[in-house]
Amino acid sequence: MWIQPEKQPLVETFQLLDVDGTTHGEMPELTDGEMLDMFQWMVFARTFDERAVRLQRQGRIGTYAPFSGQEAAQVGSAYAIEKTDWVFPTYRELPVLWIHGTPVKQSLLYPMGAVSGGAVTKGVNAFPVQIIIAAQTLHAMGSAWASQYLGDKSVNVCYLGDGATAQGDFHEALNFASVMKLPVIFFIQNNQWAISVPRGRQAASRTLAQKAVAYDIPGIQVDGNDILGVYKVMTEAVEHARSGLGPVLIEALTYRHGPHTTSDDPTRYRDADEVAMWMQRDPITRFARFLTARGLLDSAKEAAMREDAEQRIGQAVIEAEAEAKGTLPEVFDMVYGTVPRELERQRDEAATLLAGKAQMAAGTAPVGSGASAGPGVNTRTSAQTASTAKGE
Ligand SMILES: Cc1ncc(C[n+]2csc(CCOP(=O)(O)OP(=O)(O)O)c2C)c(N)n1
Repeated sequence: MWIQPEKQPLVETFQLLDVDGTTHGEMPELTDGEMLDMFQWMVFARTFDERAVRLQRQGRIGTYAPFSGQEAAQVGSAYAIEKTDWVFPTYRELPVLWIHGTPVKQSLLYPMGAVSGGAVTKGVNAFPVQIIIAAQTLHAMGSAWASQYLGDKSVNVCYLGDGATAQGDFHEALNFASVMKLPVIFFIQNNQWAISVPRGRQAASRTLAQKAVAYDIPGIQVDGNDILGVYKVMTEAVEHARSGLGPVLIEALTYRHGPHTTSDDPTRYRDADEVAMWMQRDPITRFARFLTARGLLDSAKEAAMREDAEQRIGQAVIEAEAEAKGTLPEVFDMVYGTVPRELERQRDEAATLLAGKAQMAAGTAPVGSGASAGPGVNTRTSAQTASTAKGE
């Protein structure tokens, strides 16, 4: 007989903390202090995100990918792993990196264009942020294979977006991880959009969690705006992977409040009602309601947390801006051991462009030179002439 997908959803959404701040179900093992600490991380993350967007608008950092709205998924999952575990982030998981030990300053150096911003922090088990969609699924799977081989008991946590589950890499990683029973957790932050492509146009499957079924691994869909629920499923997933039972797939249902990046305008493709509906489910408000009802939080405490975050982030901005920025030639020099001819040509072209700009700024551009007639176009012409002279 043909296998027919049922008309019912294949997966139910796990939730502990409701929008009104009440809980139902067995609570995870967390002390009051730990829960407050998690909340403080969420506040810190939101404060950073807002500041980073302003920095981009001021031209002080380059393109930035905001994560406001996804704090519960990030803090809840990162809180459940050990420092000995490995994290494979995308560009959107900055809070995960900080909780794992990466300095906040590092996340500013990167969009400031400093080459050191892309470096891995010594002693922190985290890979650099991955821009190539789903590439990190294979890296995490490979690392998990190494963990298994070495018997070091570390779990490898791979973060990815909903759109990434449509990539071939994701399926190859799941297949291999399942066959080899590797200690890897694939944590999907389903924030409903892959830039302007809605979730429903990325995959016809009713859930992303059900993709676990095809690979015969445990999978779960969790309310990604419920920090307690996320923490709980992540803790169980870590236990599963660490005890040698193989990979786990988690789909955290969440929403990005802002644009895909600061270069994007979501009002071109996103309905205002949809945004408003998700704003009602804000993960920070929800957890605040819970903590307030428990007598752990009040508005003064929350304001103090925000102030503390602003102060620490301000300090990180000062330090990052003071740190020597990378030069453009470095960008070309650091990628390959031996720089290929084409990159060499681009590096020379960039150097000529910069020299022209510097001359312009100093008012010393020679009359009739490319640089004197205007930046960009003319300096490029002179670089092209140089290339032609070299016979390239
Ligand atoms: C292989 C590849 N294809 C296309 C892109 C361009 N791109 C950058 S982000 C993005 C959407 C990713 O969406 P999703 O996986 O849902 O993650 P999100 O950004 O929403 O966190 C795309 C297509 C890319 N970086 N890499």
